[in-house]
Amino acid sequence: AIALGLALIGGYLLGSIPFGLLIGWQVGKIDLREHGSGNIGATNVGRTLGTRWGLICLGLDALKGLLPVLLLPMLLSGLSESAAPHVAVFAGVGAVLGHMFPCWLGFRGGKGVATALGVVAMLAPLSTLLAAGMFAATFAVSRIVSLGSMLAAVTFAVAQFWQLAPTPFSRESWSMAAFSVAVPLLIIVRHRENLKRLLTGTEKRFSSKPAAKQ
Ligand code: NKO
Repeated sequence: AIALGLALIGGYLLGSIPFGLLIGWQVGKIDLREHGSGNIGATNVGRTLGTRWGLICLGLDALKGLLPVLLLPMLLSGLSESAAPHVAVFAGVGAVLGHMFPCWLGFRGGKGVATALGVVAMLAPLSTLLAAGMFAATFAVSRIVSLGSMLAAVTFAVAQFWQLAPTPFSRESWSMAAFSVAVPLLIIVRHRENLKRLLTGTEKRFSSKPAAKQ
């Protein structure tokens, strides 16, 4: 239990670094929460400061999901034999929660897509590939990032349960199964404003022209 708690906290601390907000402050001298969608994620960085900075934010936000999943199992290995298969998953959940609910920003953070991408690339590469394919296809057709993100999240969950069947909640895989429901669900809930805009036909398509370059 101690290993899992430390993994969760370690992941949270890394995940809570708000790279989007920091890029906005540094590069554009703006508060990203007052521009575009108001989100601190890579999409809103790209929308506001240009695609290049959006991609840099995507890389950094993915890295803060990837690193705890990679490093914390090494650091915490040996603490508990029975917890070992779950340490990486708890580190990944921590990182996603840190991005979504950073204590430094009054627990108001981002939508968790890029951070989850870094996490699942390590934890479940095949499902990640399928989810990324769904994102790419959706974005190619619609140019709407939020729609691609939500469909990718659903695709990830389906792909996971297809692979974990017939015993998703076994002793070895219960944490991965719980992750595969909870994280996509959280991502979709964090997109509720986007969902409303999609349903009313007012969601913005992504344009490579920055909206508020200084
Ligand atoms: O500003 O509200 P907005 O329009 O910015 O932003 C909506 C957007 C928020 O997310 C981001 C990060 C964008 C990352 C895009 C690349 C995603 C590529 C692959 C997705 C695979 C995700 C797997 C999730 C597994 C649970 O949506």
